[in-house]
Amino acid sequence: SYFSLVIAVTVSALAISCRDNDKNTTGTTPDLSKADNVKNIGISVIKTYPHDTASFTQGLVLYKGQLYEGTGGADYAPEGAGSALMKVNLATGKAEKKVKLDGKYFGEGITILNDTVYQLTWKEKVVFVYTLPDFKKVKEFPINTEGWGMTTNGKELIVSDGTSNLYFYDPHTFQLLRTQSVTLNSDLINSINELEFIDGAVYANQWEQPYIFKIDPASGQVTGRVDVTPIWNRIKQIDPAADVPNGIAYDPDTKKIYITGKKWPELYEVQFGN
Ligand code: DDQ
Ligand code: CA
Repeated sequence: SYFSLVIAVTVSALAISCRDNDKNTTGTTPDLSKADNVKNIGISVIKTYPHDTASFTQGLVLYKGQLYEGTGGADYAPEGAGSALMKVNLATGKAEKKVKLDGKYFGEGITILNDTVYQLTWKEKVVFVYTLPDFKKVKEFPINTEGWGMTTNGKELIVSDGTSNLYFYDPHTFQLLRTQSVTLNSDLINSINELEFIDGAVYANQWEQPYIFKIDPASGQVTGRVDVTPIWNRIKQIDPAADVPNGIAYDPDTKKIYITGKKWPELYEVQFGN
């Protein structure tokens, strides 16, 4: 079972507390010194799992007790083992089931709703739709923007495209229902990447930054910020080839949160808020 797999794992105990609010903020990250209504959310590592360093992680999902991962890479931008949709064994980090994408597609974020897997592509403006458990590709939808991150609120698909926008789509027709920009105070937050819907909020990695933002999907306002700098520093020490943090998955049954990064050797069960 899921739990015996979890228990069987050799755990490297690691507890990181990130309450340091004085990090330099560069690039697309706004001045956080004036962000008095944004809560700094702590993060602690509960458990460490292996992650395949050949996986250029673009989407991470926990669905019905199983971990799924979408990876990137294409002929025009080769990365790791390339683009795929995988069902991953959490305990071993190995793919139990895998569909590879054609080399002309760069796979991006994934989400799962009603036993249906949706997978974005970066610049190809197509969304792939597969059924579970067979990973049979049943549909393709066109999309007007780049595809970066994706999650679901149980009704709509929520997509990011590397700008400050979140796009809400109908899962059956892929009709665009609403566009919501993400702001921290009044500043737009750029490079919104991998997404996860947790208890009514959208959590988002910011590309090339050590932050996970907590976003109110109704207003687009950032209400909290998780700084993953200590985890990223640790990963870079273990493996200098490890790329940016990317990948947040939530298991609503166990309430466990998992994070990883592109080509990271590890994946973590984490807890937000302490
Ligand atoms: N994205 O996932 C942030 C959308 C894209 C990451 C791509 C990194 C590879 C860069 C290669 C550039 C060649 C066009
Ligand atoms: Ca996710």
